[in-house]
Amino acid sequence: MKILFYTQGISFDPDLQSLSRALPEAEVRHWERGDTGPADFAVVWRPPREFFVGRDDLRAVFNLGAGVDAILGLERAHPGTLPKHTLLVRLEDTGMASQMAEYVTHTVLRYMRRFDEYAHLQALQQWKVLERHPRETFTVGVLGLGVLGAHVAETLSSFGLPVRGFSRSAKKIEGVDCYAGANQFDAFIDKVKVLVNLLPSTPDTDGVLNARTFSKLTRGAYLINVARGAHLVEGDLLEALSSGQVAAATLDVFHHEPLPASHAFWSQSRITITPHCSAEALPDESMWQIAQKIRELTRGGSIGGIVNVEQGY
Ligand code: OXD
Repeated sequence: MKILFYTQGISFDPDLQSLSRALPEAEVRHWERGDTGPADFAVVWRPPREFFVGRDDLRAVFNLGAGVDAILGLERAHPGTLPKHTLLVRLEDTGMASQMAEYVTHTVLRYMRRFDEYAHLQALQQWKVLERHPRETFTVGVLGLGVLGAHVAETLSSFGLPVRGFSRSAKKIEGVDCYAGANQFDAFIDKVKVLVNLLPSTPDTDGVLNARTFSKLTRGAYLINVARGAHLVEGDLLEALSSGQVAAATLDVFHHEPLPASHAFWSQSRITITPHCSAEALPDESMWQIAQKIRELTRGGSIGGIVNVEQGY
């Protein structure tokens, strides 16, 4: 069995070795431009279009992340890039769900307990107790209830916060008020205090964090974007911050990464920036998961994490 390995912009050697260890029967090789030799499977992060040319032999392409927008973006721009019978498979959890829950919970509690404002008061050497945000109205809305979103919503609800979740198809999560489909979006968003975005990036969801959405939140709301930069209309956020409709935002993802040095977000004291690090797939777990799925497919079995290319996630 032959496996191609390609990861753009990140070091691949340890991962490649860990895949070889998890699947000793396979021959794993790093793909380089011009490599058209036979392959049964591919393990990739942001491959170029050329990677797929003449690759009808691939049974499955494993994406080294939860978001498959880069590959589906290629497919949308150049239909037929993905070979017709090749499965596209995303990573499921592999350590990301608990990291995402840590990141989002930390941020929600930081806002609820007003830690940023206390840090500001400390800088002014002011001893002052601020009014508490009432927990009952500190409603958190989680956009996107996939593996990561569902875990985040459940974790937040264990803190006794009112939690709503929104997804395209109906979901049931204990302790979470679930809304589904475009016609329930306004009910979902109404008077939300903290909006957490964990949606997949597709032509339907890009730009969803916009002026209209912000206007439906409680005044002085908070935004946490840990999905993709394409979801956010940046100018609308800057306006919502200056009008006070949005009090603060924490952003882990951006239209252009790394965020350019000249970008307006850097100088906004009410925007917290992190460098796309909210949740990283753990290499050994990822390779082990992919190895199990390759074995299952080779046995003729079925696997989870298969992307619906039409739906875009
Ligand atoms: C992912 C990511 O898609 O890290 O997994 O953004």
